[in-house]
Order: sequence, then structure tokens, then C-alpha cells
Amino acid sequence: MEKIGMQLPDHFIIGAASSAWQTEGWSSKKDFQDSYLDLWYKNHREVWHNGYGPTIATDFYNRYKEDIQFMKEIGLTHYRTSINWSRFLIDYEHAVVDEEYANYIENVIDELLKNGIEPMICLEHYEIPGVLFEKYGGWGSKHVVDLFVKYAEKVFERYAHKVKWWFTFNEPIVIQTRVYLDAVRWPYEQNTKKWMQWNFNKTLANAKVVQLFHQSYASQHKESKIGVILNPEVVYPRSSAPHDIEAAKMYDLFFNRMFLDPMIKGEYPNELFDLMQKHDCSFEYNDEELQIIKENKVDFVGINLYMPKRVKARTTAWNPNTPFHPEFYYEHFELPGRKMNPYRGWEIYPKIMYDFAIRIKEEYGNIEWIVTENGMGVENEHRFKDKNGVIQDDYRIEFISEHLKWLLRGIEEGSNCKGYMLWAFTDNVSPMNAFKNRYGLVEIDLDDDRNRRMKKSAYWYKNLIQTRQFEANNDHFYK
Ligand code: BGP
Repeated sequence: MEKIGMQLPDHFIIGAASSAWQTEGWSSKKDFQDSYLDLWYKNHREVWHNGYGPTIATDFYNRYKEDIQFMKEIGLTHYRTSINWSRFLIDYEHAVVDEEYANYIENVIDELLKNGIEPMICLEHYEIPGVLFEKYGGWGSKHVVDLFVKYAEKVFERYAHKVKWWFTFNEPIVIQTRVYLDAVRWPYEQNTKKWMQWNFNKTLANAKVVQLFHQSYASQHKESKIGVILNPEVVYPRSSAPHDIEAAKMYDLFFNRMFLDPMIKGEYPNELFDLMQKHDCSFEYNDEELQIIKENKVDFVGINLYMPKRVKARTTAWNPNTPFHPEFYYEHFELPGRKMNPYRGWEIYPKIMYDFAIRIKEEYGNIEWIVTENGMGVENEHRFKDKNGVIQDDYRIEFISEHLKWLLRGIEEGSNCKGYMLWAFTDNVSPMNAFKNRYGLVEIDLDDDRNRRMKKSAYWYKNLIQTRQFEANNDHFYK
């Protein structure tokens, strides 16, 4: 296909992402410091691909210096990861810091800065302490909300002067959707009310941490800001018929606006309150909490965008004896002829970048945002190695180019997007899929002591960062 040359805007960030639990491994973790993910792995290891999980992960805990040299070689200016709440403290009730882990975090931050890489730090990438999950029901508890704020305070006390980019949560909707709505993850309990309460409590926790940051740290560190990483899906109705459009609207309300609206605009959509009442699944809240949410909006947002969501109006009757699920209002729709990533089972549709960019501009006050994740997981990647052992991941280069192309078009039209972070910097552990689908610019060779090797995409990324130019398909979608 004919190619067009693309140019990155000035100061546009090109970075890469990962998280603590997906990379660090359990070195020096104390026995009681399990996170929710660790508990899941311990309790139901059979569902984790080939038995791999968070135990060793990529061993970043011991190999971060080596990895940061790869970041430097690629020319990354920004690296996103998380701090593992369950490991940062030895007493969650009183927020007593684990000095050993805190020291490690400090060393990672210093090593990044020394090598010219800005750390972007998230406070929770599913790493809620397991004991808080078991004792209080995790994010279903308002007490846990307050413990999270205490933890955040300890983190800010130590690192607020070094880190400019902060995030409260990564994808706050995910765990409870898998556990309490769909019951496909441990401990597999369908409970829509719990789903709602987790949604609300995380939104409240976000607001309280934003408040703390703004009141106590922002004035001393003028360049710092705090946001949240959300994973809204760009929803497309099957057709322009009103019933399909309504189905898409309902999906958007329950899964996207559930977090976008209160965190960016400070208010939940009114329709959501009506629907919760109608289906008897309201979260517990009071006016004071709504006021905290209203007054403490994020400074910017990170958006994880991987695939489109397509829905249609229900074609089969909803079983009235099952608990309420938003699917009451829609069914999934598979677009005939869609392009797929067969390993992950996700549709590839790069125009989501443009469509989301325009939406955030028009509906969310054109708030500053960055793409905090986008990427392509591929199984058995070693089959693409050339004679020098370098994975020739041209599919990933094309995936990134096409998504960036559409994102740049959104920026040209005024969307306030400041950067793009690839998921992921190295291959790492996914929930359940473990090392099955590889996402990294840098390969982790499990058969060779987790040896690291740059893939073709890492060289391409390096060139992108140096030249700030790339080529993309001149397809008919692009003007
Ligand atoms: C996002 C998560 C990441 C990462 C990524 C890839 O939802 O924030 O942690 O896991 O998805 O998805 P998966 O690992 O399930 O293939």
C-alpha cells in the first residue's frame, strides 16, 4: 500500500508502560504482602497460562538497572509503572512503610532520572493488598478508601519532589467487572451491587487522593500533576437505527461515563442514578462524598485504548431471573470482516484513536490527556526471529503506526493529547494469560534466564523518537 509521511507534533511524548505486579516479581516480598493478584494466583493457579504468574514476572526488582539501560538505548523519555501498595507498607491500617521496598522504589526513580527518563507513577494497578480484600471486601469498603489515602500520603511524602506525573488508578473498572459483574475471575462472585460499590468507592478514593495532592503537594511542586488512567471503550452501534444507538448509549453510560464523568466533570450522569434505582443496584453514598468528587477533579487523564466495542440492541429476551447486568440493554456485535488480533481476540480498528480524541475534545472540555496504553499482544513470537535472533515484529510496527496516524489527526483537529505510551516496554505478565501474548519492545526470553533482547519494533521506536517521523498507510480512511 502507498505510504504517507507523518510528523509528530513538537513536545509530543513517546513513551512506554508497564506496572509493578506485572514486572517486579516477589523478591524480598514479605509473606503477608500478597496483593489481590497474588492471592488469585495462589488460589487458582490452573487458569494462569503455563503456570507463570507474578512470582518472578520479569524480575524487574533485580534487573531494573539493565532494563533502564534498554530504555536509554531506545531513547524513551517517559516510563510509566506503578508502586505496589501491598508491598509498600508493612501495616496497612497505620501506613507503616516497608523501608526495603520503598528504598527500591527510590532507586528505580533515581536511576530513571539519572538516565533522562521521566517516571510516571500510578498508585494502584490492581495491587490492592490481599488482606484488605479478604478482611473488608476490598474496594467495597469505605474504610479501604481511607487506607488508600493514607498510603498515597506516604508515597507523596517520599517521592513528590522527584515525580511530576502521578496517577491514582489504572483502569479502575476492570477488577470488579471481571469478578462481580461477569464472574470470570477469582473469586468468581456475581454481585452487581458490589460492582457498583467498587465503582463508586474508587471514584471517591480518586477524588480524596487528588484533594490530598492538590492541598499538600501541588503548590510545592508546580510542574507536578495528578490524573487517572481510564479504559473507556469507543462504542459503535451496529447500525444507525435508534434501537442500536440506544444500546451503544447504555453501554457507554455503564462502562465509560461511570468514570469519565465524575472524574473529569465532577458529576455522575443523572441517568445513571435513575437506572441504578430501577435495577436496585445503587451504590451507597452521601452528599458530602458527592461534593468531594465534585470539587476534586483530575488535572489530566491517561487513556488506555486497544480495540473498539461494537454493540447492537438485544435480539434475544433477557432472562428476568438473572441478576441485573448492563447487558440487559445490549448484545455484543461482531462486525463481519473485521480485522482481528487473533491471539488476544481483540478487533484492530485504529480509528478509535481519532474518535476518542474528538470525543474528549467535545464532551470533556478538551482536558489534557495522553494515551497511556496501546499495543499488540502476540503469541509464540519467537517464530518471528531472524537469523540473529531478533524478533521481526512488523505487525507491531504497523499497529503502532496506524494508531498514531489516527491520533495525530485528532490532534490536528484540536484534541489536547500530549503523548503516546506503548504497552509495553518489555514483555510481561498478563492476568491469566501470563507470558502467552507478548507486548514488549524488548523480548523476555523465558528459556534463557529471562534474557532481554530488543525486537525490530524497539529499533523502529528508537528511530521514531530520534527523527520524530514515521510512515503509515495512505488508506482511503485518511484524508
Ligand atoms: C490493560 C492493563 C495492562 C495490560 C494490558 C494488556 O488493560 O492495564 O495491565 O495487562 O491491558 O492486556 P492483557 O494483559 O490482558 O493482554
